[in-house]
Amino acid sequence: MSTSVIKLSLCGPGGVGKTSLARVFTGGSFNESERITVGIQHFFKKLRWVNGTEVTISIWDLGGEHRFFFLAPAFLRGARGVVYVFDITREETFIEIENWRRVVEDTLGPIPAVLVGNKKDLESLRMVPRETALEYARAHNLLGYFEVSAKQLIEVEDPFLFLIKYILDKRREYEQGSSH
Ligand code: G3D
Ligand code: MG
Repeated sequence: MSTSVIKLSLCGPGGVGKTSLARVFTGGSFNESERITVGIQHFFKKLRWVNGTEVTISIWDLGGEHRFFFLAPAFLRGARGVVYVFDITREETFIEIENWRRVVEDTLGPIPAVLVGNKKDLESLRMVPRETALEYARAHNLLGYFEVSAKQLIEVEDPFLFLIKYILDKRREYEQGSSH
């Protein structure tokens, strides 16, 4: 079976843990002094499903500084799915997701996406209630809301695997549909 590449774009403000999540998901370890992302960074992971399907996931990560925003169209082009990330301890990062969502939908139209609240290890500093984020995800047809911690390695894989499985299932349905 051929190996295909699925591009996912990580969207969200700076400092929420996008690079840390990409690094942990693709098999690296959490890096306490993660350097600020300059421009676009790529992470790769090969996945093998029980049914034998092999896919390479290519995760695109964009520097959060506004001076990199001009790269957004290239960053998004060709993405099969989007992971929106905010920091549960900083409400402004949650609010900023809406700007990202608009840019994504203007560029790509409706696209499979999940919402991730990172830094779950900092529960005592939480500013965004779980219910608020869940409601936002529902209201905007996101596929799900996940709370994770890149630092404590809590459920980091869940949003990625959920999104990838959804994309592969849709593709299979499409391929089966078009072969009749
Ligand atoms: P970004 O790529 O979204 O800009 P980074 O975010 O991955 O560079 O992470 C930004 C800061 O948040 C880093 O700390 C990083 O260590 C920290 N961080 C990332 N994920 C978590 C997490 O799950 N829990 C906690 N407590 N911190 C996290 P510094 O100090 O280098 O700015
Ligand atoms: Mg980064």
